[in-house]
Amino acid sequence: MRAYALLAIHAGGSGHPGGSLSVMDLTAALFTNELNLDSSDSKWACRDRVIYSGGHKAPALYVGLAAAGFYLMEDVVMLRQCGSEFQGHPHCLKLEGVEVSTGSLGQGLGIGVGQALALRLDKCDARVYVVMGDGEQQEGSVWEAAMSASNFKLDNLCAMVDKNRLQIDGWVEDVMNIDPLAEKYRAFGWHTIEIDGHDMRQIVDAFDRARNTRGKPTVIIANTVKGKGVSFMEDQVGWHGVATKGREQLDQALAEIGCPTLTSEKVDELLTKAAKHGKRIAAEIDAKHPSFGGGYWWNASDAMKVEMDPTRMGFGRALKRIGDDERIVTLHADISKSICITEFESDNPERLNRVFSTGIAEQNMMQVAAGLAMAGKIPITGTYGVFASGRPWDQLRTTICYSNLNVKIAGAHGGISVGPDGATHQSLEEISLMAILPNMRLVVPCDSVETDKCTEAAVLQVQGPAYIRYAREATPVVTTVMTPYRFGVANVIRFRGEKPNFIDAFDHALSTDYTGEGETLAIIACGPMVTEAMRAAWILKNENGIETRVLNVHTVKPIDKSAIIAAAEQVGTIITAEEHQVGGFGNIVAGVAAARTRTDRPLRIAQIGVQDTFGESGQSWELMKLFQLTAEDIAKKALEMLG
Ligand SMILES: Cc1ncc(C[n+]2csc(CCOP(=O)(O)OP(=O)(O)O)c2C)c(N)n1
Ligand SMILES: [Mg+2]
Repeated sequence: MRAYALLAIHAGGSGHPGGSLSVMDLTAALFTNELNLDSSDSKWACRDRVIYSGGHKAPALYVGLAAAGFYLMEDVVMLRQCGSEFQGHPHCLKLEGVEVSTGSLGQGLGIGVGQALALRLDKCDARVYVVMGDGEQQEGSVWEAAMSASNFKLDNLCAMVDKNRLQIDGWVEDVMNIDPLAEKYRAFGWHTIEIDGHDMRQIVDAFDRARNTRGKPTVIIANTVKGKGVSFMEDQVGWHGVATKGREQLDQALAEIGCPTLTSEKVDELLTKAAKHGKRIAAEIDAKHPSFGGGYWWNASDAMKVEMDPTRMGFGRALKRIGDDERIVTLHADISKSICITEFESDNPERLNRVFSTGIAEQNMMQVAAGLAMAGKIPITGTYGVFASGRPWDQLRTTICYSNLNVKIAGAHGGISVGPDGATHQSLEEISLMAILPNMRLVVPCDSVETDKCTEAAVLQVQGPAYIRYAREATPVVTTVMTPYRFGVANVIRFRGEKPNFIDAFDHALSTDYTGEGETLAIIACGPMVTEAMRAAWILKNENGIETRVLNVHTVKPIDKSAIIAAAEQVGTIITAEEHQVGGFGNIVAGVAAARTRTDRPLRIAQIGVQDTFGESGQSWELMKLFQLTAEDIAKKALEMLG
């Protein structure tokens, strides 16, 4: 099972080996011995329920279900491929046997409480098993669930903690200590069992004892080793969320695990199968993608040459530069290095006393930030956009925005382009969630250079809450330090004709300095969709002679109403473009445009965005095409509108 999980992660090019390996002995005991399941009827009413609350351990769950006969072990090699039922995080609507979709930590135990209550109501003696991580114990919702489970005397509920002592940012003990864990559960009214999570006899025995316990839920605290079974992964923080690199490294790992059915030929065969699937899907997506001759794709020719840089780098650069301001403090929620918030202290160890880790506890992070802001500090919080916006939304609303506290929120990994992690990690709603909040300011910069400027403005210029939305993958750099920038004022971008580099083919002006050039189309965009809008302007001019005004709305709130009204009055035909659920940005723009006073020109608005659906695992650019978010999709829409 360890070998097949690792192979799948290798084939998918990403995933979480550390936790998948540490939890594998528990997984094997569950699926081959403990759980009462029927693989021919995944919804059988009397089945035992199992929830992998840490959805990142999907590879373990997937091989577990395979071991229980739901499908072939080798099918799991399709992990994280676009269109695959083996999504980066488990999706119950895609894969039989998955009880509930997970990926946002801290939610499984509460769901298990609900399932256990339902089984009791239905007089069914099936049991509920919830697998959690040790870092995950930092989420407050775990303890709300723990309290309710003992309150309801749920002896049909068995929780497990895969206590591998590591989380993303380091040792659990250092990030946010959870010990003494057994004592905590006991104080919450639980029966606790502590075992060696790699000793099969102890695991099986613990399940027996849990089953025979009456009147209270049981938690099995399994002491494990992250990356268990592969010497170079064991106890290594760096193996939390990366795949093996190269065949040699994979072979070494597989050799150490020792799996007789996975011969070298079999490994070849399965890797080829996965690669073929990937190629077929990519070809299918390409076939549907409007190409305009194909030469307009990024770096497809000399003229389309751009530098690529992740926007998060700009966030990091700004923090490094402005970090001497003693009012600035940063807060980590176990996602710090990858979002570049650690740039604040990386070359400046003297700033470490202004860095606080709150662990995997986004709601508490916002509360702590609020307290710091009340004392005149400028707290900068950050995590993936999904966990920075939705999870602590009430804290943002009622504590931070209502009191207009000077808290900054970095929402990283915004948009579909997050890629293989899949829907749970693709933040597509936060423009709506943030823009609706009174007092909140929202910046959505187009590239890494602009992210730097927006960060500085949001931190030092804005007095009050501000949210910075940025992406994960490298995106085209289309602005420079010289490009005009003013917080709250959109930029007009005009295509001026082919130049040796993409970036030089455009002029940028503050909307307040721009009077109009009789354009036929306006594309109003934010974030990396601005760069797609620029490419669309190029395509439309080259192919159809259409002049386009691109409006880069880096400040979504307060939005530049004059620039939008000018586009509505002077141009009339508008396409909005967002890497977000369609309308989040587009409807704000449409609302402003509709308030125009000069109505001699008809107003037509179309919107590009994700069409009211969750995302999907896949490669970034593959997904941009699949969800019709590229320049070519914008250009196609423009031609439809303009007849
Ligand atoms: C609410 C939420 N916050 C943050 C994350 C990102 N994340 C994924 S795994 C992980 C670390 C989990 O650590 P632990 O529970 O100890 O799991 P393990 O060590 O077994 O991988 C984090 C922070 C998430 N998925 N959900
Ligand atoms: Mg852990």
